[in-house]
Amino acid sequence: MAKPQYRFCVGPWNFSEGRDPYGPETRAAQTFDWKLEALKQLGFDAMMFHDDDAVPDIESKSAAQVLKEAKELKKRLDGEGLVAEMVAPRLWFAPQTVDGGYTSNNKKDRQYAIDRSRQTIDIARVLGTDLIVLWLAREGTYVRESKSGARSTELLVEALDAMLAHDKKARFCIEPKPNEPMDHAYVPTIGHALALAHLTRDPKRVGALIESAHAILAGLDPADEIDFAMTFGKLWSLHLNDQNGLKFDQDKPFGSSNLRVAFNQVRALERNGYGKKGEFVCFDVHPFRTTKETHFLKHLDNSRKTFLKLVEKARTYPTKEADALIADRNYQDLDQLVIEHLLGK
Ligand code: XLS
Ligand code: MG
Repeated sequence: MAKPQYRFCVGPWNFSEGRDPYGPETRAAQTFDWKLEALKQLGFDAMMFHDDDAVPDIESKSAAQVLKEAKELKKRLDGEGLVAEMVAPRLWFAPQTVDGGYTSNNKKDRQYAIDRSRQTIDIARVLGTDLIVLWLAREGTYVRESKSGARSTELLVEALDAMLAHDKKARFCIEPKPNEPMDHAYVPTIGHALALAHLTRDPKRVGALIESAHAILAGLDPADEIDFAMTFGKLWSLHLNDQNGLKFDQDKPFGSSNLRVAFNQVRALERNGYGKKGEFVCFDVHPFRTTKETHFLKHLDNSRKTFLKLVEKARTYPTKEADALIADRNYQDLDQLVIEHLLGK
């Protein structure tokens, strides 16, 4: 088995109940305690949170109450030997975020997004993590003429600057996704995320999170996104999953659709030493709608199994043979070498 370089993480939303736009839940909702216990049983190391995963009904609570509940959660996690990997503001649910969070055309609503993000940073501090994840879900448009791309870029920088000023230690991971729920999002790739980081008041504290499915939805190879971000030292978190081409966001188990693409992601992580600075491997996966309650945890366990098997494949890759084929420009046989290595003898 793989050396224990990797630590694993999952979010409470990854125990989803099967609702889709065409039908209701197919599994009963489980409590937070059940999820925490399941995560422990599975041997995962950390949980990732949206602000309202950490403090449910967050909008109905005072700032003091929110922090009190965050402290209770921290105690809970400590007691279970688990850590919080990150906290992310959920800026796509409230009526104030209908037209976007930081890029809304309404000034008051933009302020709501920034205030809620500042509160997320406070929660993260209490939970003992410096990592804030920004999935910029509604920062885009349905009708392109409704916003200016240039102005939206400025507004995103202003929002990041406000967050950077709120806490001198917090680090911000932008999680790009090219579309869904929006027609077009403003930060669709890692290149965009890192370019945006450079316009902020403290680029060193703005990095990226790659989700495999999001890169695939952008028509990109997630392994290249990993290599690119890691060349800049900017991959601070990771959502591994899979996606069968340009469809709705599928969040399939890691390696489910394209084992070779998954293999190349693992190779990129290995090549760049992901995890050595304490970064977690998170699986942002969901059970298939057909999954029975008795199989509720399979997508998590299976994703990790596949990941660890691919780590072995990366570590036993016939490098010498591959290098000789590369030197001879025999990519035909290189292709076959990879296929046979993945198939096993
Ligand atoms: C949705 C995103 C979301 C983030 C955290 O696709 O993956 O769950 O990871 O806000
Ligand atoms: Mg994600």
